[in-house]
Amino acid sequence: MTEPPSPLTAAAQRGHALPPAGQPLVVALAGGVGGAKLAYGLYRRLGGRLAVVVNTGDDFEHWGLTVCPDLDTVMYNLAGLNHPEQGWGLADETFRALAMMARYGGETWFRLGDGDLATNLLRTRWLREGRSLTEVTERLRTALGIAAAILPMSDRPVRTVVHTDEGTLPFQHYFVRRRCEPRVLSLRYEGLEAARPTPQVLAALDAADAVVLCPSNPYLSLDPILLLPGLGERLRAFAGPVVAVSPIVGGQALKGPAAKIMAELGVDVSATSVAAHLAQRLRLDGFVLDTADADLADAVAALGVKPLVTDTIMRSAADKERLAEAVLAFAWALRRGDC
Ligand code: FO1
Repeated sequence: MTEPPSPLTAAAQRGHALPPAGQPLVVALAGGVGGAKLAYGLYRRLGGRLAVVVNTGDDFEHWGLTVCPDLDTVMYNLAGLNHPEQGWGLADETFRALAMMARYGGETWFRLGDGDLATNLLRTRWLREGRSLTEVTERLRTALGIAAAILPMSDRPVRTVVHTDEGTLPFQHYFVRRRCEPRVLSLRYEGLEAARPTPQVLAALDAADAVVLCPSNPYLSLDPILLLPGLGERLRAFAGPVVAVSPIVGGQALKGPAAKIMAELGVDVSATSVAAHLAQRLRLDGFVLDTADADLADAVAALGVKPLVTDTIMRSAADKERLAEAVLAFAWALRRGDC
């Protein structure tokens, strides 16, 4: 990817991920693939004036390594290295280590590629040496030449656990191993009570002019961030505009199990339900709906949230940039009180 023009690139390369005071900064909250797509679009528009706060509830230990799928998905997308169809993992990945693991009878249900293995080996080594997940992520993103800040929501472990009709499953076992087939009864975020947002996340919010909630799964990806002790309060007190993009279009999830989980939790599967859910967690000023859901704009407005109807489907890089542009223009209009 050609790096987007940013006056802050040099500072970012020196390890100062946040722009100097006075530069507009957008903080995006994101989970996996859907969130990473909009994060990429925002990055193309904002360069080093973007900080992405990433869910770590999907993290787990595998092959003795600390694997952080959402952090890596965001990182690979911003670096332009992601697998184009899957969204997660690396493009042109090979799986020789996985094949060898199969010969030994090791675990192969989670497809860690050879290139991805390098990321996870280094992360695990640096964590074992005593570095925080924030420091480790900072080293990785700097090495990949990413100007934006990529911030784990917390340096303390939070692990999403899914209570299902087949028993309690760690998140990746539910998501990948069991392909989201068991019926979800409830979700728990283990470690959440003891976890705190990092100083870097709080500093990014202090400097931010707008907060964007990417179209990530509200239950699996955004809730672990929004429910972090201290962060919900901080976001509710945030003075600038807070805008979210719906991950549900026409009653279906753009990607992943959001619609299935909402139905199983007894929630109406609609963009309005997502807006209502998020509006319970923070002060939501604006909500972006797909043109397919234009008829829901009034219901969103009835929640006290300004709707914006636009094309939200992101197939190409141009789609991601176009949506990012629309979201930023919306946030800026809300900030000026123009809509
Ligand atoms: N998702 C899958 O559906 N199957 C996999 O084998 C798989 C491997 C994998 C390896 C590294 C990584 O960073 C992500 C990986 N993912 C895989 C994606 C991941 O499980 C989910 O996308 C997120 O956790 C949900 O946001």
